[in-house]
Amino acid sequence: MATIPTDRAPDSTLAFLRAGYRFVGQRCDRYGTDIFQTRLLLEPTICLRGRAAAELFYDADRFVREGAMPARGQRTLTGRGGVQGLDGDAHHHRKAMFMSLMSPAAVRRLGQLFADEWQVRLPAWELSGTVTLHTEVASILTRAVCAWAGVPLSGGEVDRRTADLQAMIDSAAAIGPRHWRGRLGRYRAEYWGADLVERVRHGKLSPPDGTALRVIAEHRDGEGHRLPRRIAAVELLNVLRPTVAVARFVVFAALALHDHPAWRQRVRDDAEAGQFVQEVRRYYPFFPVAAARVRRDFDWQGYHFPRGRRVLLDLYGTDHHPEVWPEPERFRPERFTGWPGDPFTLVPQGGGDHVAGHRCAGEWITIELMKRAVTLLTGVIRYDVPPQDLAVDLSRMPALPASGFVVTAVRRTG
Ligand code: HEM
Ligand code: MYR
Repeated sequence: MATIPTDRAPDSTLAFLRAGYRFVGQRCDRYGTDIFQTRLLLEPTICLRGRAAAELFYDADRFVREGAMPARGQRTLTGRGGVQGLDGDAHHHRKAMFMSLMSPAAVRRLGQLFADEWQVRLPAWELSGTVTLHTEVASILTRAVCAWAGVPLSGGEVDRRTADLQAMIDSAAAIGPRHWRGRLGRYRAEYWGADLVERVRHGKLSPPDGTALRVIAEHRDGEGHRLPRRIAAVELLNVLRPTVAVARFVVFAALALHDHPAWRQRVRDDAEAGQFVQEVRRYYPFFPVAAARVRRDFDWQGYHFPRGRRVLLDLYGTDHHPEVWPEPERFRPERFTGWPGDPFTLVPQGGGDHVAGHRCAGEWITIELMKRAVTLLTGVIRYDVPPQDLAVDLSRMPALPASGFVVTAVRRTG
């Protein structure tokens, strides 16, 4: 049995937080492998990247998710008791609830609500002269996803809810004040969500059939029990929060259009717009790694994986693996021309199967919203991009251009 190359530092948690998206890749390059072991959060942890690794990682016979997500991430990003930490039948049953929200018609409906809300904000953008795209798109997404999910939201509530959802995202890998802002955001948002669920269950609120709030409030587990309201709130937030996180991909799309202006024309073609969106999802840093634990001892490619060992799959590193993606550091949407699709190579939102595994439930929503945003940015409005700090710091998780992408002189086309 070969020994997994091992990082000798007693603990690499701070190195991981400092290196960010390049942590796993740098060490793989150093050892000349796609696997190494290190200590993170004082625990031995196997890190993997690449296509074969992704295929292994998404084999549910080999890995479980219970206890995989570090507690800090649960207190901020995901919450406790939600779908991300379930295994086996409990996972399948809960995941089916999420996937039932993702019919093509429902995905289009959210896309339309997003475009409509964006149009509503345009007069204010035209008047104000200067708009920070990340902030504005996040609040548009909050309005759109709440309307879509059957969640009532007063005008005065938008900023608070958006800020809380954003804080959960921004704090996922943070320590210090940023972590605490995320915890507070989650605390407030779970309270709000639990109250909404209670109101639906008591008939005081009647969201339309098939909306996320109604489906989650009325969901029954395999034994016919309703979800405890705190867990129902966690699952409602598992719809609202990541939809608001799509604002980050919208900003990256705007950055790509700015850096590669020829694509402003090219995305008018639907197929090319599709390739552009895939390349934005591949190229820009977002969700760095996914975590699991070894279900029972096994060997793989001559390496031993002991039961219970935490394993991280480098999503960013797989999306940038030179054996999978020639010239990975070039933004080149053409690479997706005629791409047959492969569940284990393009993994910004996880790999494998949406229904059977832990792959992101919201991938189709994400793609729809990004396409709508690209159409709005290129076909509906024009704007100037003034000098600003557009640098994307790969040691900052989650990443974003430093300025949040400021645009000026917004006007409608035509
Ligand atoms: C899971 C990324 C948007 C709902 C995940 C995972 C990743 C991810 C990496 C974990 C995969 C794994 O554990 O193996 C993203 C990114 C998004 C996004 C970068 C862009 C903003 C969305 C949206 C929704 C959503 C829009 C819903 C409306 C979920 C849910 C899970 C999940 C429910 C848990 C799936 C499971 O454990 O079975 N996402 N996501 N995500 N995502 Fe997303
Ligand atoms: C979501 O809200 O679920 C999707 C987008 C959130 C991405 C935040 C990524 C930050 C770093 C997470 C570290 C995870 C360690 C296992």
